[in-house]
Order: sequence, then structure tokens, then C-alpha cells
Amino acid sequence: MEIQLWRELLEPYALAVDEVVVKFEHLIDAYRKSGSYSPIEQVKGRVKSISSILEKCQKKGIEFGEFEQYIEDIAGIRIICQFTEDIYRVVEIIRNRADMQIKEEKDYLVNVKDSGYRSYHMIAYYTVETLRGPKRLQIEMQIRTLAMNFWATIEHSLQYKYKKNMPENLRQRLHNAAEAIVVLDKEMSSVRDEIMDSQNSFHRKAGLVADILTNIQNLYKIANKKEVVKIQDEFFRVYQEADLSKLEHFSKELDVIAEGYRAQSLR
Ligand code: 0O2
Repeated sequence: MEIQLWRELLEPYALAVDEVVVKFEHLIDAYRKSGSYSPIEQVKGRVKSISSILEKCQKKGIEFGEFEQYIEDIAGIRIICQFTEDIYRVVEIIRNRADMQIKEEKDYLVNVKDSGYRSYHMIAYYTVETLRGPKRLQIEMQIRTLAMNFWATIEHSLQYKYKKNMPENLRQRLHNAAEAIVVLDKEMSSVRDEIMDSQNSFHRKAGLVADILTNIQNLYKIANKKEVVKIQDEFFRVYQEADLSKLEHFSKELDVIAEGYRAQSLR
């Protein structure tokens, strides 16, 4: 097949990856803005390279004309969580989405691969709008923790280096490392509540400070300068107290003041 044709074929997959990544990024943002803990830490996506598609077709005896049907991970999304528990929360979130229909789920946390690979895979149908109308295609979502991702990334590059001939002692060491990752994830889960609390406070504080600064900046345009300077000084004082509830109270009061000025300026 000509390179140009490949590019055209893969274009809708690139669109799907871009759209899905943006949607999950907005979800992370929405959690954080509402002061809640986000079960998704990061999201990344990629379109499988032409050489990987050809390799997989060869390995699995797939005809070129059928690769879109049989290769499920042309559009790949990787969702990284902080804790193992979050993986199952994300799975539930995805199951309930209206814009994707689940085709298959593979729980490699329960059915760990021989290599030691752990991850939760979901294959879903997703529709993109193209020049020729809507196209329904498959996307693969791999959901795993930061630690599982660290292991899989290193193991994947070694697999690539050695192909099928990975030395036995290296395979064993990777296996041991995979077990150490399980222990690490369990340890992190045991302090999950504490970590979540501190992260929630951090994001809540960052959100409040951003809102307050925007309000003060807007007040400079419409309010008496001396009054705004007083508000600003008060903000610095409250901020230095490092008390989230006081910052919340200040932010609410400032909202009322800003609303008052806005109403006045509309008269
Ligand atoms: P890429 O894009 O380079 O990551 P398979 O038969 O394993 O080729 P299958 O049955 O279609 O693939 O799906 P499966 O087993 O669910 O796995 C597909 C993808 O999961 C792989 O994509 C890897 O990304 C990841 N994966 C599966 N097993 C392992 C493993 O042992 N180690 C690591 N590091 N990753 C794994 P590809 O095809 O490798 O392509």
C-alpha cells in the first residue's frame, strides 16, 4: 500500500486519539476544580506506527485489507493512575460513558501475563467525524498505575531489543521487579487516604488563589484603586496564615464584593 494511503487510513485514528485524550484531560481538570481527587493522574495517546501494524499483521496472519478489524490498538490511550484502586474507578467511569461502547475488557491485574505485565485493557468502539462522514473505529485503553507503567515501559524496550531471545536471567529479574512493583503499589495504597487529603488541599488552595487573583485583577478595572490595594493586602495576610478555611471564607467575601461592583458598573 502507498504511504499516502496509509496516512489517510490512519488519520481518523489520530483524530480519535486527540479527542479522547482531550476528554480525559478535561475530566482530570473537572475533578481538580471541584476540589475532588482525580482517579486519573495522566493520560497519553498514540497511533500505532505503520511498521508496528505490519509486524502485528505478519505475526497474527492478518490480511492487510482486514487490519482495521483485527488490530484493536491502532488508536492507543494510556491512562495512568496513582493507586491500584483508582484503576477500577476509571474502568467504571469508562463503562458509563455515552461516547464509547465497550467491546472487550482484559484484566491483566487478575490474569497477570507470564512476563509479569499488569494493566487493565479496555477495547471500545468510538466514532469520529471525517470528511466522508462518521467513522466508527476501535480504541484500546490501557489503565495502570504509575509504578506498573514504569515497569511496562522498561520491559517493553527490552522486549524490543531482544525480540524473542531475552536472556533467562534478565527475564527472571524483570519478573522479580514486577513483584516488587506489586509490593510498592500495596504500600502506596495503605497511605492513600493521607496522600489524597494532602493533594486535595493542594489543588483546592491553587484553585482558590487563582480565583482570588482573577477577581482582584478584574476589580482593578472597575473599582476604587485604594480599596483594591486594601483587598490585596488583606489577601496576603490571609494567605500567610496558611489556613484553607480562612482562604475559602475570604474568596467568598471577595465574590460578593466583585458581584456588587459588577452590578454597579452595569447600571
Ligand atoms: P505497542 O503499541 O508497541 O505497545 P499481543 O498478542 O500481545 O501482541 P493482543 O493480544 O492484541 O496483543 O493484546 P494484549 O495482549 O492485550 O496486548 C496489547 C498491548 O498490551 C501491547 O501492544 C503492549 O502495549 C501491552 N502489553 C501486552 N503484554 C505486554 C507485556 O508483556 N509487556 C509489556 N511491556 N506490554 C505488554 P503491542 O502490540 O506490544 O504494541
